[in-house]
Amino acid sequence: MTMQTNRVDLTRSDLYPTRLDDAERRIRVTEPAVWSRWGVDAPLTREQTERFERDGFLVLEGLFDRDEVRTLIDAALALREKADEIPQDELVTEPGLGREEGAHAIRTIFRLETHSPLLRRLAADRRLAGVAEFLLGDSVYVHQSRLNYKPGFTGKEFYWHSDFETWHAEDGMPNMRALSASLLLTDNNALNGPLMLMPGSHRTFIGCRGETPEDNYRSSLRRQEVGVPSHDVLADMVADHGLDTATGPAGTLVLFHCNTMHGSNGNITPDPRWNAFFVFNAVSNRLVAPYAARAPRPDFLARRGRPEPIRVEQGRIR
Ligand code: 6CS
Ligand code: FE
Repeated sequence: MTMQTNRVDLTRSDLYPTRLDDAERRIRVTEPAVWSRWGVDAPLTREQTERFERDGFLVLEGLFDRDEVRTLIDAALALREKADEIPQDELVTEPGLGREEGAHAIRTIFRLETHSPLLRRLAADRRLAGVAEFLLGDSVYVHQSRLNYKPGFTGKEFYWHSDFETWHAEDGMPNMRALSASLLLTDNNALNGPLMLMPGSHRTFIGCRGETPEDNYRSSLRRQEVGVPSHDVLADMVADHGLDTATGPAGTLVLFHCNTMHGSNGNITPDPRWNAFFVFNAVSNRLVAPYAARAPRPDFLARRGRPEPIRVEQGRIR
């Protein structure tokens, strides 16, 4: 094994070495994507459960009705309107734009639970947290949450990455017992920069080249440069897995495994592409020291300390 200058503890076992200084590494993932056994009382059908295990993502249309979506859009609008009250750090503007340029400059707002009771309620909803508990086979907590407002005309792309690669390297997430739930708040179609995924890519971890710079998150949230595979590796992965998009009308829920390779194109259409995004982690997979960064990222990106399990809520969002 190569010496890692940015490793915190060289003796600690690490299933997924990354931010390497020699070459990229492909590691076969042996952990399951679905940690529960399916039964008739499961919140997903057997076919949906098998699809998540096989593809590393699942698109569920029609789980949220029109009134619920309207209520959530209002919450997202209200949040963006009070953006100037949110600490500078906890908000990302589009590359080249500052928040003084108005609403269309805002790309991401983090820590939804603390800014909006309605979005906190959404995180706990059985259609999100309940499904996450089932798939992860454990109680869950929110590792990270954010609203992505990919504005019309100016919304920029997100380059290919595995979320887990960053959460492992920079946040100290030990295992792949986490997933993202993204609720589409506007229609996402082929044109406005929808999520693109490589089906089945969650079964391979790509250890990436390049040391983690200090305070990497300050630039990586705008444009991720470290922790992304090379063009050669990405081309091989597309040859192996193909590409798919996660599209659907507002109210569609997209679930994806923490290691599924994904990205999205920019949005030059007039139609914004909004989604409310929650990362659920199993309480048994709590964070330790980062595996490949000097210091952990701030709390708004990665909840640290003893996880507080979510109490799942039934019923509609009102
Ligand atoms: O930093 C994060 O947690 C997320 N954002 C980016 C740009 N990459 C990794 C992960 O998806
Ligand atoms: Fe991502």
